[in-house]
Amino acid sequence: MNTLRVAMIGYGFMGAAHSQGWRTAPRVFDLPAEPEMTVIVGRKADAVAAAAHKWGWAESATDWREVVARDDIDVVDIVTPGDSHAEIAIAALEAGKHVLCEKPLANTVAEAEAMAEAAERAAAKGIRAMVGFTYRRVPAVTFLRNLIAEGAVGTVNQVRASYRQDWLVDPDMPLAWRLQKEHAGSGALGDIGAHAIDLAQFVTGLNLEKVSGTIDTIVKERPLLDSGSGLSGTAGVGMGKVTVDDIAIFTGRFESGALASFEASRFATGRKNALQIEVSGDKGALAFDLEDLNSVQFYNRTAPSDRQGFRKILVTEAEHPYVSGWWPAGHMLGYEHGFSHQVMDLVEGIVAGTDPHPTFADGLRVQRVLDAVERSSDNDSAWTRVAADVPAQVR
Ligand code: SOE
Repeated sequence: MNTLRVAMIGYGFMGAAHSQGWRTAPRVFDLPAEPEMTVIVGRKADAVAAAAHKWGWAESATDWREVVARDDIDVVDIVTPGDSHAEIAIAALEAGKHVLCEKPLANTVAEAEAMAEAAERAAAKGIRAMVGFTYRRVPAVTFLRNLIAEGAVGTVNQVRASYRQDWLVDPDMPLAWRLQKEHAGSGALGDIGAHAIDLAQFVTGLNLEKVSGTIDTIVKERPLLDSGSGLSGTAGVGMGKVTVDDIAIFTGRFESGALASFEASRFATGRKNALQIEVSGDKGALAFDLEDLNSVQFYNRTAPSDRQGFRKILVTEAEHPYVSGWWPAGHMLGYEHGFSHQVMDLVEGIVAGTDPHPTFADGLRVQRVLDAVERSSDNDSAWTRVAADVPAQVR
């Protein structure tokens, strides 16, 4: 059994979630290679050493460049804020390391294009690159996609996707990195709107061609955390300007002509982590709600009219995607299981020599939609084209 020695760069919320995946996947699934949690990297030596101990990494370090260059590292997992994704991912790919990079791929289209080009060059040398749109790997989401692909709803006419949270309704919430454009690139739009966009394109297999939207910032100033990075420290050192959106609402038109409506909000009072999608077709409809993540709702319009209705399908059978590695029917999975599925698919892709989805090209497609929404909002919500993928050789 060969091994894949992993370096994780970053140790915030996604650091904890990805560590869960690296720890658990090899203990649940029969992987074709054994991931080893070799080193975790962060700027604060004491804090990252504590994270290494708590999450099961063999070593901790503070210099990502040094770690990416090590001969005893095969995979680099990037879970830092978006402003460092491009630099770290391109350096890792050019050093011959496989890369898993958290979403959104980057903070700008230009960065995402450079990352996608680096991934194309690396792929020619057998190096894999993947983006962490983990909700694709909730069994019910993959199952919903499979049902649509086999025609269960017929021709897709309409999609409704939303991701709503409420952690910023309190104006005293401090100015964390997610609220600063230079670190996060955008606010709700790129942080959670990216998930809704990727989900809509993943489950339908359709790409958005143009969008019309509005983004807005509700609370314009928040308490600074400290005079340093704003990433951690004690509050009470003055106020700072929020430089990203709090709410993004937009319409999209897919290449097929189907229409979509999207919401991404951190001000949806009472909604804690409400990712929802509904796909409506001429033969039926399918819906998924992260707050009920072990099921899909299916409406079959081809059934006899006296028994049509949305019915709940519990996605916990062994034949459902990913489920066979876990428990018998009816024993539910949770938010964290998708991170183990992500590790499994990445390890299998690396060993098989195939690019696991979503690729950096998929991540670039989402980045182009994010950019188009921002341009639309700057232009009185006018319909704005999502730049088509320009083949690398003609860029
Ligand atoms: C935002 O708070 C956030 O952590 C996102 O960054 C994640 O991508 C999402 O899965 C949960 O909410």
